[in-house]
Amino acid sequence: MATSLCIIFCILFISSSSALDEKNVTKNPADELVAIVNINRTSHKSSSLTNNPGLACIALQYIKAYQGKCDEVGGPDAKKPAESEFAETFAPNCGVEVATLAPITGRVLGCQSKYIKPDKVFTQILTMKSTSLNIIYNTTHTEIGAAVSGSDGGGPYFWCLLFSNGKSNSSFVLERGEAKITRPSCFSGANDECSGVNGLLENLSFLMIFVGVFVVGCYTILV
Ligand SMILES: *[C@@H]1O[C@H](CO)[C@@H](O)[C@H](O)[C@H]1NC(C)=O
Ligand SMILES: *[C@@H]1O[C@H](CO)[C@@H](O)[C@H](O)[C@H]1NC(C)=O
Ligand SMILES: *[C@@H]1O[C@H](CO)[C@@H](O)[C@H](O)[C@H]1NC(C)=O
Ligand SMILES: CC(=O)N[C@H]1CO[C@H](CO)[C@@H](O)[C@@H]1O
Repeated sequence: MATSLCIIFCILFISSSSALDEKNVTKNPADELVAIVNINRTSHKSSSLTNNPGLACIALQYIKAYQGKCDEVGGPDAKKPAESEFAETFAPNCGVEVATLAPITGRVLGCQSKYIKPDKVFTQILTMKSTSLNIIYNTTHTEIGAAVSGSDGGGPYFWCLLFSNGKSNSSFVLERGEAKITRPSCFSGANDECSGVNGLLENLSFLMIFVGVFVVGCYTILV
């Protein structure tokens, strides 16, 4: 039993590290999360998704518009941005051409007061509810965008995955082909090294242990 578990973990480890190398992922937790989602999807016979920076920037806007408290994620007080905000606010903020917005076919939002690595985010926060796995494995999706955002000066950390069935080159197109990068938040697909979140982690993680704040929430919506 222990041996077979070890073998499984070795295989997972080797396959995940090689997949990360292949995709030339920069040091960016949002890109790492996308790679993990794709590894998990392909092992469940779903297609690998295109990492779309326009969609990922919108995922970051989604987090900001959510304006929720960490422990409200998934609860009855959880607020959800209005659909109209995608065209009215999120796309303009990102420099995404509104005419190229494609349907959002899935969204998963999770929050934790402490910064944890993307692999743990995937297993411990984003897939805590079985409904989120159904969203993640859904074969309708063709594209993904991931974002992570910490409030000023540290946690809580919000992680968001947005999925779309748009055509990769012609959806969520960025004006002038460039993503508007904002720190310390990170989003995927922009070939952007983003360690702002990790920097905060180093300063704050030990503090968090003493404060003992550890709120976990997971919020999923099917659209
Ligand atoms: C990987 O990324 C680096 C930095 O952006 C770039 O210089 C290099 O050409 C990329 N390699 C591949 C194989 O895409
Ligand atoms: C996949 O997502 C689409 C679009 O959100 C939805 O209509 C469909 O029911 C989902 N399929 C499954 C199996 O959950
Ligand atoms: C989509 O992008 C790929 C790679 O950048 C390119 O080779 C292909 O021609 C593009 N397709 C369309 C329809 O623009
Ligand atoms: C192959 C793989 O990594 N599968 C995992 C996908 O994610 C779920 C939820 O964390 C795991 O239960 C699977 O083992």
